Amino acid sequence: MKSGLIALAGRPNVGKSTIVNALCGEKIAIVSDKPQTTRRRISGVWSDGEHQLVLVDLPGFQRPRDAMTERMQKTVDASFEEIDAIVFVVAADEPVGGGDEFVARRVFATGTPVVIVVNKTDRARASKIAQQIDRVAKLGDFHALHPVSAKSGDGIEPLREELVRLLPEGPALFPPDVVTDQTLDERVAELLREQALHVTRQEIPHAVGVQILEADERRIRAVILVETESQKRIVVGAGGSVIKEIGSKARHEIEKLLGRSVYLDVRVKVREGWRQDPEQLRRLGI
Ligand SMILES: Nc1nc2c(ncn2[C@@H]2O[C@H](COP(=O)(O)OP(=O)(O)OP(=O)(O)O)[C@@H](O)[C@H]2O)c(=O)[nH]1
Ligand SMILES: [Mg+2]
Repeated sequence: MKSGLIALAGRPNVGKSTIVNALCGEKIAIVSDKPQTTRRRISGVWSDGEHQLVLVDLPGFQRPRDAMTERMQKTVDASFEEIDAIVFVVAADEPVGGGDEFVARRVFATGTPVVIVVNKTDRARASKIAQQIDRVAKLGDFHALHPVSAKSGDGIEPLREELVRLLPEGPALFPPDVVTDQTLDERVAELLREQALHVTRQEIPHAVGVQILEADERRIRAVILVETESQKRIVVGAGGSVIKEIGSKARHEIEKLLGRSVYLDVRVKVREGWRQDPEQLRRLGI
């Protein structure tokens, strides 16, 4: 048996979570075009009986701005301690900049093999991708470089084979039927937050936290936390239209995950400064 931990590193929004989902063949981590989508360390597990990849999805590298982003960066740093390889993700359709160089300095300093992934190849022409590969190849002494499109699945299989080859000998870290380290409640909360991110814009995505209050076979009671009354008005919407849309889209995703129909009861609550409150952050697993 070969098994190991592989961490995903990169700027926010480059597609780390989408890559984890593509490698696992299942939706493990939520995805959105808003920054800070991933707030905590989440593992996706892929096994084939002889090999087990534990893909550690992490928040994007960013300068901490409040207690929440500070904790997110601490999680990223701590996660580089005991891993077997790093997947360093760069977007094919954006210039390589200071943000990528900052991540590069950190990942190449770990001494673990670094596999560079140039993601979103579906968004760039072949000549642009070739240029990008030349540029990212200068970022450090990498083990391998893979252009992929996590969205279409292009290049995912060769990437998985590459990562499997990097695994050390060792017993499986998770039972063969386990796909993630998250509890069902945590996954449900994330699916609800994902829809809150999709449906709202500007400062709202940053301010949203989701807590599951109660969940049984048929009914899930959840609360969406925001920081101000005006954010609450936006998330609720005129006549409750926005919260209704978030709820019904999330219910659809949650039913897919659970394989049964559920009644989803979502309220919006103002909890001033929750992103600065260590107790509240701990409750949300951040
Ligand atoms: N066209 C295209 N879009 C992609 C691809 N991979 C990811 N995306 C999109 O890029 C956006 C960001 O994807 P995520 O997987 O959430 O990015 P992330 O790096 O995990 O972001 P954070 O968690 O915020 O750090 C989403 O809108 C994805 O749908 C890809 O291969 N092609
Ligand atoms: Mg993510």
